Amino acid sequence: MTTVPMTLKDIYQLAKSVMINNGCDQPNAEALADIIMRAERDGSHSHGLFRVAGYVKALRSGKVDGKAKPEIEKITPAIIKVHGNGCFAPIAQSLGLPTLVESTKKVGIGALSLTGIHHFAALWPETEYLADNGLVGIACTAYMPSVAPAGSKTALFGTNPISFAWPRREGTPIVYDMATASMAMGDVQIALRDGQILPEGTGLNAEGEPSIDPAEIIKGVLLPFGGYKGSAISLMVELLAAGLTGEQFSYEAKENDNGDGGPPRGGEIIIGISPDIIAGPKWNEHVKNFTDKMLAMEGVRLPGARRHQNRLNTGIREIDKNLLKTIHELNS
Ligand code: NDP
Ligand code: PYC
Repeated sequence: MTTVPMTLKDIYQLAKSVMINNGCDQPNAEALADIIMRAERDGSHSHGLFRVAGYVKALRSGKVDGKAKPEIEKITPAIIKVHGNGCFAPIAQSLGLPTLVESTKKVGIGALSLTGIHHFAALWPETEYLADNGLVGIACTAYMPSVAPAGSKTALFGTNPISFAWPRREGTPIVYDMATASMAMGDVQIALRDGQILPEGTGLNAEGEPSIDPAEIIKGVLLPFGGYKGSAISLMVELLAAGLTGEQFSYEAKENDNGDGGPPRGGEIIIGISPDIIAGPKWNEHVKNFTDKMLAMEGVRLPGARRHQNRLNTGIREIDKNLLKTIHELNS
């Protein structure tokens, strides 16, 4: 793979410029560029610049409104709704998250329901925001069908990510963020681009036979991670992201999508929980004893540690040359 060196500032500026040139206003472009830059900074490569073409497709087809103004509504002291009004998710999240933090700190638990949004990014930025404010965070969103529920060979679930973050007073938060599929579709697409094969158990081809070929799996289906257990978690994600928000399940998102290749309309649920209120002030010491024990075990690290380590490097990022060429072509 041939790469081109870029600074984080240049990545942000390029992403912002592409969004402005494709119909976004300043606030929408900046919210999206920030998420894209942070993904590249932390090494979340399948959800940074790689997603720009999809964002642009959704703007050019008119599916997403690059000038959308999300609206916030407080339903109860603990329940907040943000109506995205057809925006990409980041601007809706940045409107709702500060109120979620405020409510959760008062009530002990809170939920932010985002509707009318188009989510195409990683979820750790939203849960990490909660952890950075001393709260536990959980976030889920659905997508379009590409994963067969356990027992089936037909896609019904999206790759349905779930992210969880736990605050730590003495360091970076514990954060996991993962597709409930054996692999995120973005990583399958990158494997195809880079000529790699995939691990056994990743998916099935169009005939429903096991396959390790990314091209075949894209035409067929992904499997949930961990068999019926991952399938149950993926089901939970559909229920939380669609059943609970009232937004579209993955299958409905596909039925109503215009097929432009960009993210469909959907929902996201973000839950905040206060350990100060529930466990009391000694929770951090208690949890630290546990994580110290865990980290003393050979071969163990905490989820999120790789990204936080990457983040310490504020220097150059190497970006795939062909990807960059595509993005520059879209920037006019
Ligand atoms: P990965 O399998 O790469 O990682 C999942 C989690 O496991 C990460 O939090 C990672 O932490 C952690 N982890 C990995 N290795 C270890 C280890 N050895 N010990 C402890 N923890 C570990 O994620 P996926 O490929 O499943 O998902 C990639 C991204 O795709 C996610 O950000 C997800 O939000 C996004 N996605 C978005 C969708 C959407 O609809 N918007 C749909 C599907 C996926 P670390 O980062 O520190 O390595
Ligand atoms: O990588 O599976 C994925 C994905 C779907 C939507 C955004 N990312």
